[in-house]
Amino acid sequence: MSARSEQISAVRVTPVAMKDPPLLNSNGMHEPFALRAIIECETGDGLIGLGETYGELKHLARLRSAAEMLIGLDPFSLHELHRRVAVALGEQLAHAEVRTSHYSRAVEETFAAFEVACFDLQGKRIGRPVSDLLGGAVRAAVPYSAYLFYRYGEHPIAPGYGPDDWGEALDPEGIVAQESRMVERYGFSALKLKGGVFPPDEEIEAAIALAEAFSEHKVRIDPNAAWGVETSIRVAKALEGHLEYLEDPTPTIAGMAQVAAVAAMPLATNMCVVELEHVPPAVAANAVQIILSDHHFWGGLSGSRRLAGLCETFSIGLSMHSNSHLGISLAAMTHLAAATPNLNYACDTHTPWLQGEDVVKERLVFKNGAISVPTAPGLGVTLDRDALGELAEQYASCSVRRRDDTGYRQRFDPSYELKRPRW
Ligand code: GKR
Ligand code: MG
Repeated sequence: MSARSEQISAVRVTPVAMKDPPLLNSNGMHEPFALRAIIECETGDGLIGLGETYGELKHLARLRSAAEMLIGLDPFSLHELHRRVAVALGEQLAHAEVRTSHYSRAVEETFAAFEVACFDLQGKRIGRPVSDLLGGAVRAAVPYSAYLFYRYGEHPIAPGYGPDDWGEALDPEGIVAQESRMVERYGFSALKLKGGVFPPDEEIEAAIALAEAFSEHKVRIDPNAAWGVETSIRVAKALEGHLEYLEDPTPTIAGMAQVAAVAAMPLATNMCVVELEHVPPAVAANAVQIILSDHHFWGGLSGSRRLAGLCETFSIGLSMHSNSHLGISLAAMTHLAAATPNLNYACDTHTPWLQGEDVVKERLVFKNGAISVPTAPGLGVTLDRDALGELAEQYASCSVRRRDDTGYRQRFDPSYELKRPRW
């Protein structure tokens, strides 16, 4: 077989929309559809590597510009992939032959989408799972956390889109009932409450109710920086002894440092440390004790491994962030987490909120709250072309083109304002 036939000969970027329930957060509420883009990189001899990433218009345009540059690329040449993506997005630096961390988020996010597809191709080519390409799995199954949301029973404005079977959760009883269901269905033993929705005292009550109802489980709360420093300190004191970690109570490294100075529990973030250059000041201020990685955001699987190395160097804990996603991302997250020795916390996932839709044929399943690391070559998932077609049609017929939790909430609650911090 010629080397040429192993090069990428076609790239497909397909935007899809999946149904998303009315989940509340500090920005507003999830719209009836969440967007993703499915990446297929095909080699001359017909191997297909899969990737999944954000589906917003701006990102789609970047993906499409970069896609044109990938024809002829060897899927093992990840530095060259990075260089081509940077050039496609007009960001070639003088020293672009050597990868540096000085590229924009747009480059890192675009690279990440294709890098996962290239890892999938590499694994398929040599007959090994992606976790092997990342140094080998150090755990056979990756634990995930139950992602609990305050939510309505159904979307207030979404014609033809009925309620799912989770029901409303707007108070501590609703949240505890949601958790019981998560535990019963999936076996999770770490629970993350998405806060910043109701006044802090109500969320303190819910977090304590969770901790008491599932005393053997680990509870986290993440209000996405909806609280000022004073409120965060008050909440941290009220939740002492109840939390595994407190995630992004307040904005900025300086604010988090003030809270960390008095909080008994570790503080985690996916908001104030979002670039490699944020790590040194966060370490100097002892602002965060745990960073949430996310390969879609942190420059792919290789970028996430660089972050893991930094966390190890500075004795910072490592967890994993998620946004609404499908099964290709879940597979990539699982391989990465399995092959990252210092990722010692259960990872976030939005998977339980999928309304039965996915683009992969055999779905990865949770057993005792964990997913067994796929052992088939590559990511270990295969594309369901019919399902891809349906979700692509759903994208074409829905009106969502970028995530706008605030605008959506304002459509039925005109007095709603985005405030950070709110309390
Ligand atoms: O899905 O509403 C959501 C979450 O709030 C998500 O957008 C966050 O990025 O889960 C994320 C987090 O940990 O901040
Ligand atoms: Mg968070």
